[in-house]
Amino acid sequence: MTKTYVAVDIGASSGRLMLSQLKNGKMVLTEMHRFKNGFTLKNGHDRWDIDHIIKEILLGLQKIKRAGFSKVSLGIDTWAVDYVLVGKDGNKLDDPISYRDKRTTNAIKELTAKVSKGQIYQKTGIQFLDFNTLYQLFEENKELLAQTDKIMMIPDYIGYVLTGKAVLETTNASTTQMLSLREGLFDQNLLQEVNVRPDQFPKLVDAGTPLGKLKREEFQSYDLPDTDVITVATHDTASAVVGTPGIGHHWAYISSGTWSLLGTELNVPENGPDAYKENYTNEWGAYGTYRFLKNIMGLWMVQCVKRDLNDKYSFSELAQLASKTKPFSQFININDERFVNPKNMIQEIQAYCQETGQRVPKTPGEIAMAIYSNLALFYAYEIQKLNHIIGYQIDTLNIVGGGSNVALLNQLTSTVAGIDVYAGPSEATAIGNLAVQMITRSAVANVSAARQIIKDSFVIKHFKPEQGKYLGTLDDYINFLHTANRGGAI
Ligand code: LFR
Repeated sequence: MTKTYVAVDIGASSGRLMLSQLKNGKMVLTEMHRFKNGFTLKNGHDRWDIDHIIKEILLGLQKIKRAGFSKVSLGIDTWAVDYVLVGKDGNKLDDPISYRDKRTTNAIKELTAKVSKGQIYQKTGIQFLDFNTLYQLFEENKELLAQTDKIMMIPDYIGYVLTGKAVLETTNASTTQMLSLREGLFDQNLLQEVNVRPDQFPKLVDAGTPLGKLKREEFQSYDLPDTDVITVATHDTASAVVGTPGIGHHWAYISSGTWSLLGTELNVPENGPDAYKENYTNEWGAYGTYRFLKNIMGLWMVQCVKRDLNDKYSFSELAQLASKTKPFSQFININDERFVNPKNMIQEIQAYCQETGQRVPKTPGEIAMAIYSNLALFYAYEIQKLNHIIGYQIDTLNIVGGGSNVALLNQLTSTVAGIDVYAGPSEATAIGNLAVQMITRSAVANVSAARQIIKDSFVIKHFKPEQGKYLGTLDDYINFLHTANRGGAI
């Protein structure tokens, strides 16, 4: 019987259940269920509604059963760094707080007064983002932490609710900034700094480990398939990289969704002085690889603009409007912290342009174009830095994820970076999740075989640099960033 695989892929703004089967050496993908996600203010903090997410997953699985699939394999991936505190009775103590909550604003400064930044980077190789689990735990309610039996990362917690089995998967665990890069275990000293004991975490497992069966008896109000859960690369970005069919030997990727994660796959971590200076991270990838990358603000900015316009325009309409305006009409350091969670993104962008003495974008098209132009420039600048740190030239860029559908952004990126861009698949995260399941079930031999299947199964569009266009723009942008306080990336 043809095996059926389901990817539960949940991002900050939406979740989906994608079903796949291998047919004639190709991956066939069908979206079975999609739902909105987001955080809301509750008990003083921006929190995820984790019970709602789990309910939507069960509804999706019910649809799958009713569509005639009675036995499936399932993997779960979500965004990283956030966690659920679980008490001794096995239940969550509260809803998880979002990484965009403001509680960690000063945490890096406070914690690194005790253990220096250099030491933390040396130990973990992880970039400094003030929302890393390390800083969230540092700011955690001490009473709740004392009552906590297990600290579970979001996808592991979902897996635990579904199966009763608790693990800590390493691609996601690495984003805590608490795993020792060399030893692959939690750094005792960092744990002590945040008052956490090693036994408060479940046991570490690698991507591609069977977890257990869905406890159908506990969810009797749903009509569910017989489901074997596999722990995949549970960090969405790790799944996206597995799902990226790189071209050639020196390829970089952008996993383009709420965030743009720009980097390359390494077999050996790179945590030397240049990587430290540029705040590059060595997140663990599936199968012993490292995701050497940088977080860039990404389509979050467009998502907020869409929301600020009361959802009057779809993403493709915004891109359409943008394409009618002039690119590079203003320079913006899109990684400025002020864009992490502003009250109103449009006003924040306008204020930034006003304060820096630039033309203020007004129409929805101009605002969207300001974001796309500066994303393209930021990407191009980061590729230069990446080349410098790794010591060889990146020659192709694979853009995957929802953002790979924005042809305008792909073309601008290719031209200002002077590099061939391959765009797609847009569902790389779900595809990477499915690929790890297929490898675990021995239906596919390994990651290179999976990537060949992905190349053969999905449309990948090629964008070439437009010669002679926007000459000197990137240099002007870099000069702009280096002028007073504009270069400080988060
Ligand atoms: C992307 C992502 C990034 C991570 C950020 C916060 O969805 O997982 O990799 O830095 O969200 O968790």
